[in-house]
Amino acid sequence: MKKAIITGITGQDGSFLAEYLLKKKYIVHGFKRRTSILHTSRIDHIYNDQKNKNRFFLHYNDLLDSLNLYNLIKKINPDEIYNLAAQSHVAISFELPEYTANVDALGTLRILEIIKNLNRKVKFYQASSSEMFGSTKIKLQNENTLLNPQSPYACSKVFSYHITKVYREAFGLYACNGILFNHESERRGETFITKKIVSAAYKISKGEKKFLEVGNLNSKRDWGYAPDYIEGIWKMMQQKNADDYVLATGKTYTVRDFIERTFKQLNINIKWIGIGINEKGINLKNKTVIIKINKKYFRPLEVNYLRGDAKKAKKILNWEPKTNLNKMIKIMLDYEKSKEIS
Ligand code: NDP
Ligand code: GDR
Repeated sequence: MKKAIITGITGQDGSFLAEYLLKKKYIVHGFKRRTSILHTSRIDHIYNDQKNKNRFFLHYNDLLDSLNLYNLIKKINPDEIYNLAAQSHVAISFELPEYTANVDALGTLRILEIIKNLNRKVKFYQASSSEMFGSTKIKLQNENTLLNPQSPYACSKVFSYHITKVYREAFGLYACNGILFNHESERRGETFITKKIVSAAYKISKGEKKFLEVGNLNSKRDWGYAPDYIEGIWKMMQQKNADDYVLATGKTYTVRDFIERTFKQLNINIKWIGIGINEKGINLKNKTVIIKINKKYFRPLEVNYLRGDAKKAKKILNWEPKTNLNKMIKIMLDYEKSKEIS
């Protein structure tokens, strides 16, 4: 049985990856932070499943704590480490730049140093991001596109991306970067735009909320469905040689499109009036304002356009996304409905 460590086990991707690896008969060790209230809702069903009793273990860790990282990696002696832990919110990284860099940049270096010193056979996956492309004029971004980060988060991820390559090339580690474009799901954190829209739209449709407040309606993202991307991550770790791969859908939509599509699935059509921060979305049926703009949701610097080219992953990993945007929105809306029933 292969042993894997997942940092960031309590996050969206950590929870899906844990399920995926357990299905593949791995022993999974998840690293979670100590918090004052329980925050394991995404993995409780895995932990409580008796089937996983001897194959799923949780350990306290923070990527800031090198000694604890060293001790855990030494004790577990894994075959694979998936580094998913990060302060992953781009807007918040402007408020917490030093912390973000410490976790998202130096955290990666800490793990790589431990692998280098303990056991160079341990495979390493780094959760790199399309945010690294930042402000770009390239229509479809791939593994060769220039990196031009626009936030402390993206700068930190660029450091991790490069240091992963450096350790691969300098010390022969199997260390790879998955450059993942936005991927969402019913488990997405509440403050990311897709989850925020879906959850608010559902409440508005039920009369439980009056309006949704957002920032930039016009930025474009390449949104995929997280479970599809997990398979790509695992495949990157099963190759003969480590390499870097983009995972993306190749399609891009504005935040405005995402809002319209979500409300449409709830039989609400929107008419936009006004411009800039005075723009509003009106429910065509009852003429009430359901979308407002609030400048607090704008970022000091924005990434306006992202659209990925995952040809390399298709060719070498035989990976392709399976879920289109409307289907993903439906899954996310169905989850909101099911929450209400349960
Ligand atoms: P989440 O924000 O859902 O999860 C992040 C995880 O990291 C959580 O488990 C969080 O713990 C943990 N974490 C945060 N800070 C620390 C720390 N100091 N020490 C240890 N653990 C920490 O992110 P996703 O699951 O969406 O993303 C997974 C990774 O992939 C992240 O690195 C993200 O930056 C990257 N990524 C994500 C993309 C996406 O679209 N989802 C696209 C490209 C890259 P806690 O629950 O305690 O907060
Ligand atoms: P992103 O995701 O920054 O792309 O990072 P997010 O969902 O936060 O923003 C996407 C776009 O929507 C615009 N936006 C808003 N965003 C939020 N969060 N809240 C709002 O109210 C709002 N209004 C408009 C943003 O300005 C942006 O243009 C995600 C994270 O998962 C990263 O960790 C990951 O690396 C990248 O995706 C790829």
